Amino acid sequence: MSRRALITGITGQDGSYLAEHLLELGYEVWGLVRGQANPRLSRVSRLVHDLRFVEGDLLDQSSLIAAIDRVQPDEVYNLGAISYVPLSWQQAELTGEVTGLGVLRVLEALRVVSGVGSSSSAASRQVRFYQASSSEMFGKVVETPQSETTVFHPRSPYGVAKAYGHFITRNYRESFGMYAVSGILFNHESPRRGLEFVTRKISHTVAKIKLGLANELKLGNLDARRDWGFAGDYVSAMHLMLQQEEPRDYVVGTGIMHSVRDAVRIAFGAVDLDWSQYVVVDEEFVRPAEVETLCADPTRAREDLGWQPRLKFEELMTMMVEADLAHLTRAQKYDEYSAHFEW
Ligand code: NDP
Ligand code: GDR
Repeated sequence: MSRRALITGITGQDGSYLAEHLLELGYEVWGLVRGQANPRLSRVSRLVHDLRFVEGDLLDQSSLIAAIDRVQPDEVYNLGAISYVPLSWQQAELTGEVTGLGVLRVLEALRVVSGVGSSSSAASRQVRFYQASSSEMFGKVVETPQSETTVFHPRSPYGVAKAYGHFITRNYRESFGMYAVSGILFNHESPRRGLEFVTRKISHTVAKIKLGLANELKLGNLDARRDWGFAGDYVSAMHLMLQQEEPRDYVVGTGIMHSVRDAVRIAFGAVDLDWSQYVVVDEEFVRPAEVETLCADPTRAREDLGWQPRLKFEELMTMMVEADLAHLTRAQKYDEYSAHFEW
């Protein structure tokens, strides 16, 4: 019988890559979706015949209990979150509820449904749980590179909420003997990245400029440095973390940093344009408290999981620009074509 996985956040960037990966491995894959007509389901539309969906919301404990009871998963991947850092200052309480307490609600649902911690050991069933922790928990870094033992100093309500999710996952592992682990993932990107995140904002705007649809790119801090990798590479690490003998937390990243300025230079270079002619620094995109640098030490993931990133940052940015160019060109052709008809 095939193994069954439940993914929260299936409509997000990582949810779509993870679903593809697990389907390829022969899993029966279920996605938790909120709302009856979630507009972001289009992100997984090409998989719609292979996936199964169950309704639920990280804000609603009873919906999570019902979802886990219905699916009876072997593995649960909790990717759902408010994940855009600037939004977390505007909606700090909601971010705490979804990104922080949402983790507790999924763990509680698992505990209740699988009978973990109950006096009857026969009722207890081991479900493996993955929590999407984040390098944003390191925030104001105390050492470089950051490993599983580096102290946290989060710099946004999002980072603080993720730190709660991280520690409650560890606490359920220690309290109830659950196989519950956190992947501390550094930034990972792709053509499916949301348009608000800096790499995709850059690739999409560069493509628009190249096609004459925009004439400038407004950004915040060009000196911020991140350890950026390809999302398609990172989802296999999530799966591997749930296949180990002992549950452990892992840092996942490339170990190489680039600045936002580097990302801009590579993206404009990919379409033979000079970035300095188009980039404008706008205070609107500068954060109340910035995370200046992040760089992973992925030694444990390499040694225990045999995990390695494949795509280099230059290749990633170029791929994203090319994907946006192709997408916008298709949309332009469709507009020209449909202009010939009266609807
Ligand atoms: P996205 O922002 O693309 O996706 C977020 C997902 O969360 C969406 O599917 C969204 O669903 C869902 N969601 C939001 N609110 C709720 C809710 N109340 N109940 C249920 N689901 C909800 O994130 P990514 O795919 O980029 O990231 C996946 C996870 O990994 C997130 O937890 C993120 O914080 C974390 N992470 C991401 C990194 C990255 O670089 N991408 C790095 C480290 C951690 P809906 O369609 O309903 O809005
Ligand atoms: P981040 O990603 O906050 O690291 O969180 P984001 O791409 O938003 O920012 C990266 C860095 O770029 C700087 N920056 C800008 N960022 C945005 N979005 N827009 C701009 O115009 C801009 N100009 C400069 C930022 O200040 C920042 O330093 C992502 C999310 O996916 C989180 O959910 C995840 O946990 C972390 O990565 C790891």
